[in-house]
Amino acid sequence: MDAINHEDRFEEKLTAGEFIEPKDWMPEIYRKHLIRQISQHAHSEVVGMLPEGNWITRAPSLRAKLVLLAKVQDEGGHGLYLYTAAESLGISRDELLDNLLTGKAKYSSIFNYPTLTWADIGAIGWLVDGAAIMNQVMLQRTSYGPYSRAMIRICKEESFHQRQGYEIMMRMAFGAPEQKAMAQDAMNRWWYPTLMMFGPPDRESPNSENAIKWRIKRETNDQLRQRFVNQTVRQAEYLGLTIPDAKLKWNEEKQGYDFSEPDWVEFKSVIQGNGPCNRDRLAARNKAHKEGAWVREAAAEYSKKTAAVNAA
Ligand code: FAQ
Repeated sequence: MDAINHEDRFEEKLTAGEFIEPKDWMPEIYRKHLIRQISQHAHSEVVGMLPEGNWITRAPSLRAKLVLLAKVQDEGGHGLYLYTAAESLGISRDELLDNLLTGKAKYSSIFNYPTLTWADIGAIGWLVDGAAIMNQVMLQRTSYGPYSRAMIRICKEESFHQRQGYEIMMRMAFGAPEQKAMAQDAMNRWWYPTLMMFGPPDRESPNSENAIKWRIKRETNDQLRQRFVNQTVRQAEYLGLTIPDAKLKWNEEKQGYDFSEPDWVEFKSVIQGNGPCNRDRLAARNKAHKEGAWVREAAAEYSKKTAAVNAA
């Protein structure tokens, strides 16, 4: 089959809603786009363990500690499924990790903000996981098979995470006045960074056109951001918390809320490495990678020995 036919078959599969699988022919630019997005997603899961990991030793009860431990562990697992999906496109795990550790690869801007109080753990679960799910539900139907299958499992776990966060927010918002004030303070600090998670506005999103054309993304950054706001307003009302946006208003015509855009200058600065915690996050990942060298060596040795025993 010549290249033209390969391309036709690729397009036919996309149109028919079939998955593209690792052994299928795919345009180089599609492969590169996927490696970029899936690896950034994997890095986000792994770096995302840090802000919450910060509170494991200070969780306010044994139950809260167990739940948070399980959640953070899940995020590590999500990173592994996603690295494996990226590897199926022909890039090695070492190269992927090197890109993260040297600061070459991006990860979600949201994880460059600090977790100052226990209410921040609630806000991350409720808002950050809520935004992550909003984006990831569409990715369950993404066109690349291994990415789609990873997302199905991840989404199931993320919905538990979102409920964990909302439960913390309920405890705080319906608790003592000091707890409610902490919940409101967390909401004030996490609202706009959460809106940034969906990416730049469509008018400034260079990757969206191809992503939509190739059915990698099914909806645009702005569509998902709008849906997230519509859903979250009612949840905030139930908690008695105020969304820090004086312009937030129901718009009957569009059947959605009008809302203020986040500060896109701040967003650009954070993704260029200048957010409040970028340097700490990369230093923590580099330290963990260095200190984990003996585990990787032992695992490689064990797998070599097991393979030799199985071959004998
Ligand atoms: N942060 O042209 P677009 C989680 C970059 S969920 C940093 O619109 P695209 C779970 C973008 O990469 C969080 N960079 O790009 C969890 C591009 O740069 P490049 C992760 C961002 O790809 C919860 C440039 O800006 N979720 O971790 C961000 O079409 C709690 C132009 O942007 C995913 O990764 C950002 N927020 O749309 C874990 C979902 N936004 O590469 C622990 C999969 C944009 O050209 C605790 N990814 N950029 O140099 C996606 O859906 C997409 O990649 C978007 C961006 C929507 C993130």
